Amino acid sequence: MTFEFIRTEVRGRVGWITLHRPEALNALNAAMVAEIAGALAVFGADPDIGCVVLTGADRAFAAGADIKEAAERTYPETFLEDFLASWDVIARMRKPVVAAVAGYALGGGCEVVLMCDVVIAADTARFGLPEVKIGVMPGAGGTQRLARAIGKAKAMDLCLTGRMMDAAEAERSGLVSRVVPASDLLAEAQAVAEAISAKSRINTMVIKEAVNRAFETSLSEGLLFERRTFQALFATLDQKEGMAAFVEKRQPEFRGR
Ligand code: CO8
Repeated sequence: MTFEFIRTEVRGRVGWITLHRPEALNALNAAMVAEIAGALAVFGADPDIGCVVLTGADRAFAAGADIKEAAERTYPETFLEDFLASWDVIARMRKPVVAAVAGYALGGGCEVVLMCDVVIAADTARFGLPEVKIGVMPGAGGTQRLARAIGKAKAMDLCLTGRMMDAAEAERSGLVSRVVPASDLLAEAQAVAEAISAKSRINTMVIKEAVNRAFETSLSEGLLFERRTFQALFATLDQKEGMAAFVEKRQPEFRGR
């Protein structure tokens, strides 16, 4: 895969996507989002990939959507193109996605993080939705996913003031899964992604669907979805293998089916 604004790599069973637009702190222009979508489609279709890591650079994961690209847009254009709707492809990725975040994750960059499943933050990470400072508002899920992730009071604080929160506050708030020293970020992300990839692929994909269901539905509907998908896993070879391996005191050999 050859791209202009991202780099991709396969490490074991993990597909890596590294945002690479250093001159603009990885600001997300339309071409970069399309490239991310393309790489996710390839990794999503590859049976040897169990998990994806999405990362940026030391200074910035991504400092937002590209303000310069958007500055002259008009309302009719944004509406007719359904501007930002294409970003949903990241949230629709069916395999687990680990975000490895160092430096700024602002605006659209923070919204991309909110679309990921596990968030590993370097102690240098800074999160925020500063759109209010430039006369707009979060437009790629920020008001909705941030409120669900960290609650109304914190989400209002961030969206209305545009302030940044550091990695420790982000972890306390529930936006971040783990914080590690910056020097350990990529190794930690790979380790987490490898741990996920070592599991049954069908199982991790179903678990992702079930957890995400919690944000879409009532508790009783979510519990029913969970129970039915749990029951369905008994139709997989990997359930037989996983439980047999436990009983036989050996490591399971999952086949993803
Ligand atoms: N878009 C375009 N270019 C950017 C962006 C961005 N979001 N962020 C940084 N850059 C560019 C700068 O313009 C600068 O370029 P140049 O050297 O050509 O002037 C370069 O990256 C380096 O940035 P700074 O010189 O500003 O670096 P600092 O270390 O001084 O500051 C900050 C870093 C604090 C991150 C600062 O760059 C900043 O505040 N950036 C903007 C953050 C922001 O507001 N993000 C939200 C954007 S809106 C959004 O994401 C979603 C809403 C949808 C709106 C429509 C957009 C498509």
